[in-house]
Amino acid sequence: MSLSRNELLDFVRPHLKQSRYEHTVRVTDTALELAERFGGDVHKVEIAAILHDFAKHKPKEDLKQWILRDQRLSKDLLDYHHELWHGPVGAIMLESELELKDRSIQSAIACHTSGKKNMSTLDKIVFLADYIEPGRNFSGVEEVRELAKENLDEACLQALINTIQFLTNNQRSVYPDTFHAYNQLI
Ligand code: DGI
Ligand code: FE
Ligand code: FE
Repeated sequence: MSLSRNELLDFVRPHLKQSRYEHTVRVTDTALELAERFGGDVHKVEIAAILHDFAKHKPKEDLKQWILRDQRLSKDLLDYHHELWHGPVGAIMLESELELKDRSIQSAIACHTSGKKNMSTLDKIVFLADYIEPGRNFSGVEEVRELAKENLDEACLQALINTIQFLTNNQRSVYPDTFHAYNQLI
């Protein structure tokens, strides 16, 4: 698989609603800025960012079947909110849809919502770009944007803290990988 930015954008576009496509473009531009600042592989960052929400609009039932059938996907996902499924399943779906084989890109797509232990620079850049892209207005996002000008780990940590607080304030479950990411960075 060797596709240009525009070819990749044309590939994902039919899978996304207009607003989600626009989010994807903003995540990609944000991720490329972070890659310049923190030294990520620019081409891999671009591919992972463009593809990160590929499975966002797939029916919940389809995502569930993929989780049940692919041994690499943790069955634990099914005990948590379905919002967490599109990353891990998308990373696997893209093997057949796009011949995506690069494990480091698949990892960044898979963990973009939850984070995980031992995130690579590529994982962190996609995770953070998804959180701080200019269209986001989460409470506390401005502080994370400031941290992202200086320190990738501190910015990811603050994004994780904000998300954990948001979820617990709303009495929602927290996927263990989110705590694993937090515990490692703290
Ligand atoms: O797909 P996007 O909308 O661009 O963003 P995303 O993939 O980061 O999904 C964000 C949603 O996932 C957000 O509303 C919070 C929700 N979520 C549900 N459970 C968890 C979770 N996020 C994390 N990090 N951990 C969870 O356990
Ligand atoms: Fe997402
Ligand atoms: Fe996203």
